[in-house]
Amino acid sequence: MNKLLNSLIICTIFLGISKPAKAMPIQFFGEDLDANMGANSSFVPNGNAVDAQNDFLSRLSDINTADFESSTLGVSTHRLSFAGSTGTIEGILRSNRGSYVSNGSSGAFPTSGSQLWGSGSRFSIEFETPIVALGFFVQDIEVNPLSLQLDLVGGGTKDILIPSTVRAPNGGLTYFGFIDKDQPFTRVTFLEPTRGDGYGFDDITVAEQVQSVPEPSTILGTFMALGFGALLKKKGAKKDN
Ligand SMILES: [Ca+2]
Ligand SMILES: [Ca+2]
Ligand SMILES: [Ca+2]
Repeated sequence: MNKLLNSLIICTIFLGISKPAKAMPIQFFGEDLDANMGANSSFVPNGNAVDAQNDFLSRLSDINTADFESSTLGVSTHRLSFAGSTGTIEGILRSNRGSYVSNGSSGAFPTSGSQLWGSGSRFSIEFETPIVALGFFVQDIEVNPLSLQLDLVGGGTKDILIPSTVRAPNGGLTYFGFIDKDQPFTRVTFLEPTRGDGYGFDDITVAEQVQSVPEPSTILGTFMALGFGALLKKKGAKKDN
């Protein structure tokens, strides 16, 4: 019996302290660059970009999206509401000159409704809650690929380069998304192109960090600890007899 108890204790301690495996970051990318692929300053409903968006969305249980439809045209700094099925995540968008909500021009176009965020310079979105997934349509990347900079919850920043084809024709459509559950962030900065390229953005989707679910090993450890407790109780009861 003592042997069994000893091995139960060892198992419980081992399982209790074992760390859950790290989730690898995943990226989603698709681009439709010319009229042959369906892009030409207009939305491509069944192209590579939409495929990438569908793949991204299918990996998330709860999503929140800002579509710029209720934003005021021409305003360059404002509150953004990311609407979701279980509530809204608020964000503050800050930009330099040359960024504003528009109907589209110079190869940028909305992917939902009639409005989008147009920008030829740096802008950032600060979130009220830690975010672990971000995805969006971006149109008209022609000369310079776009980079993102994340302000991580644990401190420091992380840069992500979007692997776009450049030079690309006017009016292309791209989707980029990523999920990194181990590196939540509270702000994303869309870094400006070096010179001479403007982009359009629409349907920016985010997912917040959810309460972590206990790993199976931890649950097993808890059950074993409970079993161990029951055994001790039984032993104690026997002594009393
Ligand atoms: Ca253009
Ligand atoms: Ca829109
Ligand atoms: Ca452009």
